[in-house]
Amino acid sequence: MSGKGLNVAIAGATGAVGEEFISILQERKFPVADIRFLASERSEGKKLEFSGESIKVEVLKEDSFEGIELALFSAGGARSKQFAPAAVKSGAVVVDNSSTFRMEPEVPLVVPEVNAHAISGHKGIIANPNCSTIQMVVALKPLHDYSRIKRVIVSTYQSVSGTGKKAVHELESQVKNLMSMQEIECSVYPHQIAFNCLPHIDRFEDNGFTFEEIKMINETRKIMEDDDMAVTATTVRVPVFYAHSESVYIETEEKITADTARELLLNAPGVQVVDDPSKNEYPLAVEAAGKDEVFVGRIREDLFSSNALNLWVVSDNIRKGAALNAIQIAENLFETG
Ligand code: 25A
Ligand code: L14
Repeated sequence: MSGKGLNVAIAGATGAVGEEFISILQERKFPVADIRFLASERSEGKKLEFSGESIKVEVLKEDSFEGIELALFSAGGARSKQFAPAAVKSGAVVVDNSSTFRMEPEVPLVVPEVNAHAISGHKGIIANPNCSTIQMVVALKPLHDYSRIKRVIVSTYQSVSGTGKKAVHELESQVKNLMSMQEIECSVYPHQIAFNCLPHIDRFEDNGFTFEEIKMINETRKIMEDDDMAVTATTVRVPVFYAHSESVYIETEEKITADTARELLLNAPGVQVVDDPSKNEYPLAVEAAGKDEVFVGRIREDLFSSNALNLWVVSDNIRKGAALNAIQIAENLFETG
């Protein structure tokens, strides 16, 4: 790291995640010497604020990374594939938000609370996991360390912001139009998302799972470093703007009582327990939005299997699920945290 900070580039700076990169770098006082904002021609010349300075957005190109030490990517998978190698060639370390490199064996897939040790093995690219996976493994790691998790069954309730700004606008305008008896347009999602639930996130695979489900399955096993963990997922889009919710069922080798689980989670990094049914207290998407923590509640023992627990896990998908986790990786990497 150079004297007063790092030279940073953000690819996809004008997107939902890109904008969050910009605010979190400032909030956490990440040591930035120089910053470059990159996006498509659509945003060229647009000005964005950083630490009181107004900075012009440039078009993302192969030669955008000269002198850059840290490149944060969230401009879609195709752009990562095309431009991340160029950034690495220029000497930058890339923290990539897309799914492009996540399962490549030589690419670390990192959630700092779970496997920060994997960061040091990087060869230029570090992958930021899928948003739904990140919040789940933050909640599961302390339980897994206490007694190995053999099986995970998860159903997700995912907000539209994960798909980007256009999806946020689509939900907004569908709600407005439906409330005033007007026609709606479905362009981002194949069906109406307002007042609806779509059991479909990302493309369908030949085996009947969606790619979002496959990512949760594969990435959980890679991050938890346990090839024997059986995971299944059903991922569902719900008409929520920010924060994903998850119903998680786990089976462990030894019994973990609900009280022990609560105790383990109370002491876990990045977790906040919200679990007081007598006061109607449980994690909620609208309360998790804009926050950093993974919120866990509804912690209860299964009624039939003796070594099984049910949990409700909620977190802001754009923060811990994307921008915050990527910046925590960078903080670990450059020891700036
Ligand atoms: O399918 P893909 O390509 O893999 O990506 C799908 C979408 O998922 C989001 C991101 O949405 C992306 O478009 N995304 C990606 N990774 C994510 C993650 N880990 C993720 N969401 C959550 N978690 P987004 O709209 O929020 O951000 C897009 C950013 O990428 C820049 N970009 C797009 N194409 C580019 C490019 N940069 C360089 N070269 C390219 N070819 C994009 O910049 C934005 O920063 P922009 O200048 O294109 O967008 C400026 C504004 O225009 C809106 N917009 C986007 N696409 C269109 C559009 N407007 C009209 N038509 C479009 N086709 C954006 O919403 C933004 O406000
Ligand atoms: O990071 O919610 O792989 O539509 C791709 C799908 C991010 C969320 C990823 C969504 C996801 C996105």
